[in-house]
Amino acid sequence: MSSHWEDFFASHLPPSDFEDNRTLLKEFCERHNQDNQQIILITSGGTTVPLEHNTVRFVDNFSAGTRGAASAEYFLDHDCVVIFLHRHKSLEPFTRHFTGLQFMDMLELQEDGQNTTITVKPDSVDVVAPILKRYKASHDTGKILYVNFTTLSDYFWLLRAACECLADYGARAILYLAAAVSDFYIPSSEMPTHKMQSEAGAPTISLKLVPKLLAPLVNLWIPQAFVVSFKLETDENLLITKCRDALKKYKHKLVIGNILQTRRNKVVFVSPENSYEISLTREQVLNGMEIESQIVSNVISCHSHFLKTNY
Ligand code: 9Z3
Repeated sequence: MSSHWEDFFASHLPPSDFEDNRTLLKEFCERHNQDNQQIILITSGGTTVPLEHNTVRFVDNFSAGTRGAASAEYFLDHDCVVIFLHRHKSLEPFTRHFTGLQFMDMLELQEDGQNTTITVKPDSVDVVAPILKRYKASHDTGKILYVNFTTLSDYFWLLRAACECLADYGARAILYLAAAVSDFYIPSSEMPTHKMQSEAGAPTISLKLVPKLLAPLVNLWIPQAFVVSFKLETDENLLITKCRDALKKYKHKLVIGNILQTRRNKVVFVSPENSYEISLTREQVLNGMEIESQIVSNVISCHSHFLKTNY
């Protein structure tokens, strides 16, 4: 049985920095709430499900947050304001292009007596400059707010708070729910306080179904917003049916379906009116095009159409 969303909030405490984040969200939303400004809440990365209160072990999932981080950049390119609600240490817009040693290899170090100079190597300037430009354009104008979560329950608390802060935007708010949210969890009351001990033998872990937040989100928290959810499957035969089922059940505006193995170059848009596929050709992939640029353009035009036909 799935627990009810209200029971979930009643039995899980907010994250320790919740009030600080709520204040940041509130201030950010108030600051940008001017005529016709669109605002996008992007959720990104995977949620963890702790196995112990003093958490040593947890259940996690595969998502690195590529879709959310890439999409944030494209929404910013379209001059949108972005709240990036993401898993702590998952990929972030702009910095995602420079991970690990690759970044170090782009730099040159010169030491001359007391002076140390660090420069970008000439052959890396063409790579760094355009990304740095886009980064500066959005950060200098304060167009993006970063908020992070780790556990499923952090995610629940922050998502609800963000929706409450966005409610005044009405139909100008887009929710782009790309985070890979766990379907299963261990209720707080059933979790051991301390690290499970191997001397006690192999534990039997019983997971419960996570309440679906889309229901209160669409019906109560932010009923006028343009809500886009993502549906991940591994069986191609199930994908469209599951997308349609979600639309019927939650009555939101759009479901974007994707298959684990092909998610980087193919997605399907499913709305109450129609469904169509977006895909990249081999050539586009080789040229470095990202499917998120097309997903974002399509979401923006679906949203404009929604505004025109509903208001
Ligand atoms: C997705 O389907 C995303 O596209 C991916 C992106 C997680 C596959 P990556 O981070 O992957 O780029 O590696 N996200 C949503 C999956 C999900 O949990 N949906 C839930 C549901 O369908 C909540 S809306 O019930």
